[in-house]
Amino acid sequence: MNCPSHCCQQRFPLISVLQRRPQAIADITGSPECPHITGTVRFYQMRSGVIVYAEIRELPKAEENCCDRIFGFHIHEGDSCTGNMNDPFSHAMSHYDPEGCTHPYHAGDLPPLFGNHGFALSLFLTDRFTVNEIIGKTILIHDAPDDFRTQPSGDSGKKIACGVIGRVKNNGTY
Ligand SMILES: [Cu+2]
Ligand SMILES: [Zn+2]
Repeated sequence: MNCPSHCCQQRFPLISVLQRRPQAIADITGSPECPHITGTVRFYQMRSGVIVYAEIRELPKAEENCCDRIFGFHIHEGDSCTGNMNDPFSHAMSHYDPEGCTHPYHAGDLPPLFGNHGFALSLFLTDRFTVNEIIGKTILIHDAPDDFRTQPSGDSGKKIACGVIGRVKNNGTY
């Protein structure tokens, strides 16, 4: 293991970042099977990577104790949340992977969402892409956890919600 001996942490002005307008947003909508899912994913470009801030509502809930739901979460390379009868978001294609990596090292592989009686909030930093690189791509929620091992996509099950990532313009529209 290569642990640097000098700490290089910087103070991270998280609150001021989240008060700014994000550079990109995806509005999330559910599949025909889960039409109530809604949410927003915001992307903030930082020098050290992209802060991703997701708030998702009306996710499927756990039926009993000890199984609150975990949902695979990825950026996919396709540009449309459309599809067919078998897969309502098939046009979202596969995980965004410009470097030809394996799962879970695709640029589009993200930490899974933890459900809290249907609500999920996630906030993390990733330097696997820049905001400019993901404009027009899609962000997907799956109905099963990502096992971070199975190829090519972590065995995360059906796609249950999707959003197209749009650049936020100066007037706030996207
Ligand atoms: Cu996915
Ligand atoms: Zn992947």
